[in-house]
Amino acid sequence: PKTIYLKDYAPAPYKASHINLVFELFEDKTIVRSEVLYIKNPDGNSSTLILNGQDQTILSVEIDGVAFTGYMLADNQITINEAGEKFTLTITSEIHPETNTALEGLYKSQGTYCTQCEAEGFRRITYFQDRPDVLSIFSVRIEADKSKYPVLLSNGNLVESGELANGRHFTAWNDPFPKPCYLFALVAGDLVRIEDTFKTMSGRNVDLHIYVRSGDEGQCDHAMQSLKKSMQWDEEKYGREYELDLFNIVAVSDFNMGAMENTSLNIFNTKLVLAHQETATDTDFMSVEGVIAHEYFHNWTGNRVTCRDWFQLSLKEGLTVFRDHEFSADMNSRSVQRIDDVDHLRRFQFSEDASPLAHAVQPDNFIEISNFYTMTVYEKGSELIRMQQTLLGEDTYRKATDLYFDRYDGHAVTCDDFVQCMADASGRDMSQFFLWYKQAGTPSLIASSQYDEEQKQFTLTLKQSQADTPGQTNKKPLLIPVAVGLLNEQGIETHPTQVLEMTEREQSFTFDNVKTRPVPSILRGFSAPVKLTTDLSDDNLRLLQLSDTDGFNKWEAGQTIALRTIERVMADSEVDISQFIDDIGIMIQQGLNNKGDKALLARALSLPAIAVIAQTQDVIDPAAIDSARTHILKAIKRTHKDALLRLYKDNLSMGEFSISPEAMGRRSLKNTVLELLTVTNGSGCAALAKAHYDHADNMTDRVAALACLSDSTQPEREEVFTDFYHRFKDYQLVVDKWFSLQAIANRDEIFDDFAKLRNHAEFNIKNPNRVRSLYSAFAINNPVKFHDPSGQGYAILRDAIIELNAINPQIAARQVTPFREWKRYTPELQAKMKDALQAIMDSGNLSSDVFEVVSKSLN
Ligand code: BAL
Ligand code: ZN
Repeated sequence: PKTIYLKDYAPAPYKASHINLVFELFEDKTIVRSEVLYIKNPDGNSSTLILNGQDQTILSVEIDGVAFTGYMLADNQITINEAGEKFTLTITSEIHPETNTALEGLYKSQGTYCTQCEAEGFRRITYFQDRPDVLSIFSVRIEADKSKYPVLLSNGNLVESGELANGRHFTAWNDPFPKPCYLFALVAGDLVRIEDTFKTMSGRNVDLHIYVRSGDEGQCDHAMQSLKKSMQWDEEKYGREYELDLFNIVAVSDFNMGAMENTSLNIFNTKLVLAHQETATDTDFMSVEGVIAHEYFHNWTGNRVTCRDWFQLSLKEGLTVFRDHEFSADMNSRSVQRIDDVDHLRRFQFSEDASPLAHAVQPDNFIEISNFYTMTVYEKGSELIRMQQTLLGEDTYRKATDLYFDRYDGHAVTCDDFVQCMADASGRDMSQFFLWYKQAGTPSLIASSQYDEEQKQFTLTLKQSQADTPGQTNKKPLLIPVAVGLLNEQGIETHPTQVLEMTEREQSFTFDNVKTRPVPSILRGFSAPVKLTTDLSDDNLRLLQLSDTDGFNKWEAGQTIALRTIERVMADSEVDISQFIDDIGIMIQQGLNNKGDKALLARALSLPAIAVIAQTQDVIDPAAIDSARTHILKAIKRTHKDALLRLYKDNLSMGEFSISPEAMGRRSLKNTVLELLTVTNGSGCAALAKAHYDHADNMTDRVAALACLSDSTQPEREEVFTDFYHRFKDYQLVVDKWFSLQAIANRDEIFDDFAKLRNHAEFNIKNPNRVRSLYSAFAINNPVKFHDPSGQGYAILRDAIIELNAINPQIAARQVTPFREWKRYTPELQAKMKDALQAIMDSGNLSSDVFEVVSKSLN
């Protein structure tokens, strides 16, 4: 496979201002005719037209209406040398969506045709310059059997529809805004729709349609409400109005990603559309809201202003993730949102940074772009936008985004262009900041403090460093915004948040008028994506945990104490942890007194996950982490059982179901307490969890009960899992949960159970959601059994990757993720993980997707 470099970027040799596409859909084939007007690009430096195409049979090629044979066809490319200044090229080809299991290009999902063209799927539909800097106006005609496919959709406006011979019909669509081909979409199926409208800020009415399979229409209301809220929010926060008269969302069951922002025809994984209290958890409701917003926000950040090349992916993804995080923070609880987002970043992005697959937010090379839809490009990319907003302030940031949209609407641009708008709007030099885009790896920040009683001065000294990553050494110091406030010994804030701008490797900042030795609250709101180490004592952290005005740092202080306690237990299992257990008792008491936010209390009562703890370890031993963690959880239960039971009962009755932040907070607290109460997995625990399940009126509580029973060997486990399956077997997304909740069982039977699940009639390796529900749940959320010293866990994943490689390369490559950090594990585990990676490498016929991640992981 070939490596592609950012430095080799050259403008497209030809412009393709218009493309006319005709699709004739038949059960055993699809005929695609594309007619494109090519005009030599004055900015280009070649007159060789290169068209990408894959998995299709060419039926005819014409130039200006005359048959043409003067092209070369090799390596999935048509090459036409000295192609001329201006001409119309018409290519007719045959493709096979009905057998397409890669789920890229045009494919069929449970009888519905749909497309996924980002990043390079359009080349599986027709021969074209499949690159995001070629913008075209699309006209599309779709013909299909009317009874099987009554709904025929594409981007833009419906301009014509009608009947054809033999029970067939057609629709014709025109999208007036030029777009790159990765935003092209087509849907043909037997779908029902729910409808609503939105009045835009200039008073235009937009029709909103959500298409689903018949029977699912009762689960679309939350998605529709989320869409309307997103449209409103983007007008208010960014001044962005939707420009077309129609906005369609289609939900399909087989989808590699979560969703796709095709212009005016977003295609979604059902998992991120369907939500009802009976079938979706609070987490699902939040994900639907966040992803509906994300895809909608792409209309401006991605579609109207798009990427010049795929190295700029974070231009649209980092920015759009930041926008959806802020939207969710505004719709729900800002502190909870920030805590959950940072927790996610630490679990998955920090681990990417610590692996051989570490890469910059703007990478400089790739083999397969699909492998770069990563936590770094998305989540770290979002943190980079957040830091720019922090540095500029909200008002100037808004001026800068206005400038960005004004300057680049209808253009394909780079991350550099975006940051230049920040510089131009603020008058700041952002060149040092841009290093965040170029240097890979999580920076570490060490903070130490000094108090001068005589001068009443407090000095905070910060040191930054960024470890070497593949291909990058001797990194330069970054511009790091460090938000800091000071509290006095009574826990009163004496110095409100100020943003210190760190530019050197080591730098000191002095605070004046500090009357007594303060406790600094550092990196408030997680103002930069770094690993922070401080010289704060446990007592200092306890004070912050109790009194900090910053919700994030309040939680963070408790998590730091918890981490320190876990490490002490790992070093000496007999160590005295009574202080920590007493502190938990104080928090439980606060809950009993109904003090504070319940969602925050739930998070404060949760110990860091094994994956988060792993990121703080030099050598990762999941079983040792788990045993220290469980030791502490059992001590909490032993000491506080009665109080926990009271807290559980206090929060049991909910009244009418709601997804308000308060109601979700209450469920979150109740279910966190249930988890603490059932940690010993005895008969009482099983009875309590079963009662919880039996009384549940919503999926959040049911899933909580199943999670608490997952590790159990008590008879209630079987009873509850069986009931759950029969009750929900017609709901694919709930059956996914049934697979996952068994795959995460940390119990000896797991390997036998796993084999049964793999052979279950409902398991389907071609469905990405089902693959994730079994394999990703096991490999990511069952760290102890995945890393079983026998190597059985690794063998399970290895075999799945080899099997998936031939079916769906993108999904296969994703499954490699749990192996990538193999060098950080104990020597015994390392050897077995490496063997598994090598076996995949040696299995032959690897797709470029799997080859890239496995070969880089082994390096
Ligand atoms: N553009 C791929 C799916 C998403 O990030 O929205
Ligand atoms: Zn996106």
